[in-house]
Amino acid sequence: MAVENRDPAVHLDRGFWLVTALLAVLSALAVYATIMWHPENMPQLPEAAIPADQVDQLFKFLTASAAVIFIYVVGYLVYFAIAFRVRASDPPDAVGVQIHDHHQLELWWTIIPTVFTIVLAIFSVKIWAGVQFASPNNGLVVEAIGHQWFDDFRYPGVHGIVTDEMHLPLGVPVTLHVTSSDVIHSFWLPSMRIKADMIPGMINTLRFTPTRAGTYPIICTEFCGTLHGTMNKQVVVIEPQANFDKWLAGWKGKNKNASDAIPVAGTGTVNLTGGDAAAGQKIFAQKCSACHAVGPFSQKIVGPGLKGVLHDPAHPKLVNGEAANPEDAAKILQKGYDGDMGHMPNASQNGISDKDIANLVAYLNSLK
Ligand code: HEC
Ligand SMILES: [Cu+2]
Repeated sequence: MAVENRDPAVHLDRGFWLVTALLAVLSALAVYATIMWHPENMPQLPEAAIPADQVDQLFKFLTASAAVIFIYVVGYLVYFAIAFRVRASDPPDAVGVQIHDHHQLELWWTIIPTVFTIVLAIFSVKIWAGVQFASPNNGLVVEAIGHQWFDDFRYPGVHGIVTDEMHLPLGVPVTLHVTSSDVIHSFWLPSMRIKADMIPGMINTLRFTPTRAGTYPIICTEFCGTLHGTMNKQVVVIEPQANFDKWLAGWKGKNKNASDAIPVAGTGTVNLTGGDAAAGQKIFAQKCSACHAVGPFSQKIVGPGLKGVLHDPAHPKLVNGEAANPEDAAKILQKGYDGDMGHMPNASQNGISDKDIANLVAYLNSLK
């Protein structure tokens, strides 16, 4: 059957313009609702830093635009499906109107998305450039290092690693470098609208200025292993500056003799004297119980059950073939072990210190 090339304007009848007007009203309502919506009033989402406000504006702009596009696309889809349905009078092989080389139509569907995309690009690149390149004077430089499954921080003038929550002074521009010691993590400060991937061997930089005192969550948003869901710290925004200086001085003192070298897991021998089984039990509940039951060897979660691990005549050896004694168990905790059962993380991955190891071994030794 020959394809007719009719002028499509013929089909844009009164019904079409009515629907267009109705969709315009719905769009106006959607834009109004978006303008009246304040994400910063939602719990957990205060605008606690520059550029949180700009990010929210961008997000609202995107939401409003997407709502209008959605309303028109779906609205016309439904209208056309009804208006141009097959009629009983149509021949069984009827084909709809075929439109080619309609220059006016092509012009509009090129111009509108192009202008929209350019506006969106300018809007977002401006915010992104501020986060990437702003060079604050008298700013604070902090480093965050992701591990399975916790974040550590480094501060200027403090040796070694700060294992506390992240502390920042109110109103001081921060340059934050993030990286990872093992797998890819992602550092997200929802209340500050700040986020970057933490990638081993690469440093990503974020710049922002805390504008609201308080304590806000830091969340890992890149699935990074079994305990990804527990990988969250907090950022504490302190005022006045003197209180921040006091906190920093505390860590300078505490880490006076700490090494600045990135700690390499499994070096040195752990001193097991003075291990406290009660303290070890607490650490076990936090850091080990996701993978280990306190039950017989066969009661496997990810790793074997650890009840009687050092006193089980049926298992005189540890999984790595060493004798089941406190010293060799400490080595597994320190260096980790990859065997038939899977991956036992090392001390840095488990986030445990030498003292924690001594306490944990005392606890394991007390399980008979
Ligand atoms: C991500 C899961 C995971 C976590 C967390 C974990 N382990 Fe393990 N662990 C394992 C696996 C898997 C093995 C067995 C490795 C193999 O043999 O393949 C193991 C083995 C061990 C062994 C040797 C057991 C034996 O019978 O020889 C000890 C002891 C141990 N873990 C203690 C701990 C302690 C203490 C913690 C907390 C600091 C801990 N593990 C945290 C997975 C884990
Ligand atoms: Cu993570």
